Amino acid sequence: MTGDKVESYLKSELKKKNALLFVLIDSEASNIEASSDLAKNVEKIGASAILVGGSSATDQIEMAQVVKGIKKGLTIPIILFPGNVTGVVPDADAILFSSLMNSENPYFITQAQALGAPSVLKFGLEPLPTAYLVIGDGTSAWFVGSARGIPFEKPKIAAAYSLAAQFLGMRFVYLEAGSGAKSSVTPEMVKTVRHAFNGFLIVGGGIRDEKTAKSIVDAGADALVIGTFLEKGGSLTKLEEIAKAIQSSN
Ligand code: 1GP
Repeated sequence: MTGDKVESYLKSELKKKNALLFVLIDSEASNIEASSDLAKNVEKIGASAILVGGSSATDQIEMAQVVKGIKKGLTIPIILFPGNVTGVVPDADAILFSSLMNSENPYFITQAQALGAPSVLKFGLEPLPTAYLVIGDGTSAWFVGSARGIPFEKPKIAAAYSLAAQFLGMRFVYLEAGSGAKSSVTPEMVKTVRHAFNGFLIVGGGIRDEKTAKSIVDAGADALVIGTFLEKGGSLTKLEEIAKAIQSSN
């Protein structure tokens, strides 16, 4: 895919479905063969994209191999989800070109982006301009990204950041509770952000059941990211139920 193909694809998918499911594959948590099988299986059950990366995936060579491996025979796009410049690898379709807006370290707001941008261009990755907001604390994304986590019970702060992201020209907001988070972002926060932000709203971290997934989508999320549930052996049948629940219209 080239140009703005992935962004257009996501928008057209969204017109057909109520909300989209993205599955996160941590290149350090499973081998190439297992990742490839998983990607094909989640495509079959209705996932709209595969994300590869995360804040704890730092081995660039391994990540490049995983992306190359899962690409074969896959129709849905592979979107990189980098935790650092090491998350920029060839052969993917797009990248969540993210600024961790509530980091205390400018490296994660603009510097890593400057260091990674030439490779994004060189590899022909479609950059999806994303405000990455870490909610709560104690997770890897929070720690590694030196985030000043937005408290779960302060939806207006998340909305203010999202509005700022929109004014800065970002077309995606990712509300991140952190991989394996005990609790996901609240529907109330999603709703408040949805009122403020016009673009594509991604929510992830700690989502592992249909009821939670549905409540976040009903509050206005456009896509949900699920990773740990499958890594910890969650069944594809249950994931399919989650996919169906969020994709069917209200
Ligand atoms: C983490 O939002 C993603 O960056 C997915 O979270 O691993 O908890 O599903 P989980």
